[in-house]
Amino acid sequence: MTREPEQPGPTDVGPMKVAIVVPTYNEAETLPLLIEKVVAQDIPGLGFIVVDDGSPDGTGDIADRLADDFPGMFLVVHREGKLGLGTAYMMGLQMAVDTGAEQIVEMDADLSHPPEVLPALISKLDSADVVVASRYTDGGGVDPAWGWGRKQFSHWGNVGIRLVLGIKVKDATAGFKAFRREGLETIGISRMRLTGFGFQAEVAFRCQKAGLKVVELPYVFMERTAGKSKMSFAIAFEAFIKLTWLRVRG
Ligand SMILES: Nc1nc2c(ncn2[C@@H]2O[C@H](COP(=O)(O)OP(=O)(O)O)[C@@H](O)[C@H]2O)c(=O)[nH]1
Ligand SMILES: [Mg+2]
Repeated sequence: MTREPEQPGPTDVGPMKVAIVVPTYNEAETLPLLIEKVVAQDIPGLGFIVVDDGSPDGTGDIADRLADDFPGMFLVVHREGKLGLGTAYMMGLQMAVDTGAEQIVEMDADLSHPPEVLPALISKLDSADVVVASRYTDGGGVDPAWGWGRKQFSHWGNVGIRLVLGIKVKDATAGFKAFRREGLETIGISRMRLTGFGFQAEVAFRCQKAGLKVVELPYVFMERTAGKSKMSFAIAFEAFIKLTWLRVRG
């Protein structure tokens, strides 16, 4: 991926030991809350990489303001338009690798991924290459406010994707994960082919194929309380077809 000349580079921040990669599209309400809650976890060597796709609601400007409030802790990437969740993650994770961060976490901006889980997620990396914050392992779950249909869609979508790709990890579509930098280097994050919703499943598939040690940590996924989801049935269906192709082609 080409980086615009005015984009930040790895030398623009202090040494990040733990990099939190956050893709954003119209998350003006929740991004400041997320950052505040993550900072409150007192994680040594913490830094953020925010990849914003020109959010019409001004999330990009908010990220720049947060970068001023927390000097040396932020890399903010401004892309011109909505280029998709997968490429945003790919770019942010690759930048995290390039900064030399030891532990790299991906999480959404909408507070569905509770920041309180971070210390345990990161410390589990002492004995694993990848830690998946998991809705579908014992003790995990989804927001009790979810209706029956939404639960079924998420559950069976996950079961289907696990079957298609032969993924052992119970939460195959998880977007809340921590990696040791070497793990991301092994799979080569910028080589992922599914750049939409299927991105997370491809990452899970490639981690397993590369023989990385992947463990799960249960958590309860909370529904966003502000902003809108960018997910749809059409996006999920397209991902399913592409994942089937991925399994066939390897
Ligand atoms: N940069 C970028 N971020 C995105 C894009 N689509 C979604 N996101 C972000 O990715 C995260 C997950 O998206 P969300 O809509 O909450 O997906 P859901 O949780 O599956 O409903 C959030 O932080 C979004 O702001 C995109 O096209 N570009
Ligand atoms: Mg969400």
